[in-house]
Amino acid sequence: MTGVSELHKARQSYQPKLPQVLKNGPGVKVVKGKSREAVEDQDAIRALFPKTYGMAQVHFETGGKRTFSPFNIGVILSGGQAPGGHNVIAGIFDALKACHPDSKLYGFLGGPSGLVENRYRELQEGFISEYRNSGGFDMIGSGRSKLEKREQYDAALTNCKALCIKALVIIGGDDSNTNAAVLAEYYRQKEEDISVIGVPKTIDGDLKNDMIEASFGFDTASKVYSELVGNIGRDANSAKKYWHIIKLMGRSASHIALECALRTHPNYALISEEVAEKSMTLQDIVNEFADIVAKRADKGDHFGIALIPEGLIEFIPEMKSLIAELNDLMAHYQNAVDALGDFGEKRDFICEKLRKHSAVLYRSLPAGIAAQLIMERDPHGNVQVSLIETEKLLVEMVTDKLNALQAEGKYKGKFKTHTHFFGYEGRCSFPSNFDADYTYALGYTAAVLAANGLSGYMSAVRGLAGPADAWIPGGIPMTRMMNMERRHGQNKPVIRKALVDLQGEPFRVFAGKRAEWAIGTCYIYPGPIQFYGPESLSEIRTLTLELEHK
Ligand code: FBP
Repeated sequence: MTGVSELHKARQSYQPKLPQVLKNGPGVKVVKGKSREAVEDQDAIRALFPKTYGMAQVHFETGGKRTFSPFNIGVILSGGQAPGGHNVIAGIFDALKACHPDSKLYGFLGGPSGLVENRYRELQEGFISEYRNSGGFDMIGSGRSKLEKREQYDAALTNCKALCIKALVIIGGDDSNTNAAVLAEYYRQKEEDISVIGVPKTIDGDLKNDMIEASFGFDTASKVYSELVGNIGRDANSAKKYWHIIKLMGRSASHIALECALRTHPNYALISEEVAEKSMTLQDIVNEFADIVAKRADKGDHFGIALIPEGLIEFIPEMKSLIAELNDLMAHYQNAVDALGDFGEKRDFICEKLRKHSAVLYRSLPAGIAAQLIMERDPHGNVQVSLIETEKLLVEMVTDKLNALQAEGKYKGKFKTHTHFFGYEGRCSFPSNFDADYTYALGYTAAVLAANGLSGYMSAVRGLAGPADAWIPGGIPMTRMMNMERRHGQNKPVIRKALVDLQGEPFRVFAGKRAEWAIGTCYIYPGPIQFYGPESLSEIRTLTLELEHK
């Protein structure tokens, strides 16, 4: 690594906090709890996972095995970056070396494809120390290739055997952990002596359940975005002339938008899950937003802050079915559409093939957005939602609505806007103390699970709202988190994604306050993440975690 900042140097020597039970090393007693059924579709999941279904969840207590023979672990990072990934690896490394100094850790490079194609490097202390407590996944790289074919599992096995790897740790989101569960089952069925352990990662915060309290990275990323939203709020309140429309990452769930709203008190924040529940149309959203702009204008406030979740478009029922139709249509006619000249011709061609309601909706969209909806698909044939500029779509449509209200004499004001998209700004930030500690503990726990020969478990650290000392490390069977879902025309076992719970405390608090925040100017300015100083600043948790677990 070339050149490091002062903060980077300081963070390299930060010692992450471990739960009390792990402070004396990996020699702990593994205590079995209840055996666990899947969250739903138990019979189908049991049939698909005969070797790893119904396993007991485990936690650690002091005592137990104190000596270990050397063993090797392989680790991969999968999917989007999330702050703390390097500390998971550091935690695995430290636990592994504490088990036996001759144990080795191999990092497969560039995500799951590195495992299949045998691209790896041995990770040693000198190299790891450069990355401790830093953001990013650049230590070994990540990738979005999927581990889902038998040939891939076999190639991975051959590569692991060649390196005498006894356990694979897969650090990823719900899909990667689903694949980890399938891999664990496959190796158990083949009676191969290799464990597979998952680690819950994603800034989106949607890999959680009654046993996994948070995915790592959510804490840091949402704090970074909250700082930025707060700063913009203060600018808006100073200049008093712009509306800032801010799209926030979160491929599907709106946890980040909700957390940022709770932290900063914007004038308007959409939660996709509520939009779906209320079956809101695009026009309903536009009307609601324009109404707030008009009411603020009535009291002379021609400025504001609005938060839009990245995944919104797919939660608006009419847009969801339009997108589904477009996905099918483009699968058949991509070449024909590409061959047409200007966008007008393309739109006519597509509208002829769409169902009537979808054609009307498609035609009503601003040309830029309509063009984005027929852009190149992802490898699964789906529209790339993150490339659709929802924030600009709303600005255009709200402007039209306000113009119409103005013409009717119902609105007098200015709607000067700036749009923003915050996502990449937070994914590789230095992990907050919480994420630095949590990820180190997750990595350490994963190595302890592996040292005890457990497979098909997700590394879990619970009690996160409390101090790190009192955290409860252990493992949760991944089959417990699964249900059957329709994917690409087939029923598949998958780890259930956690969307925002509209009955949950975080949403309830937000819903109780939003009317006041809409018209008043109640912004909160969270400021930057604090790494040092009073614990009341450096150890704060997300409001989501606090409200869900305190
Ligand atoms: P993961 O689910 O893999 O953690 O990724 C989360 C995320 O940051 C989403 O919020 C976002 O939609 C997506 O990755 C963008 O990924 P990419 O940069 O690969 O397009």
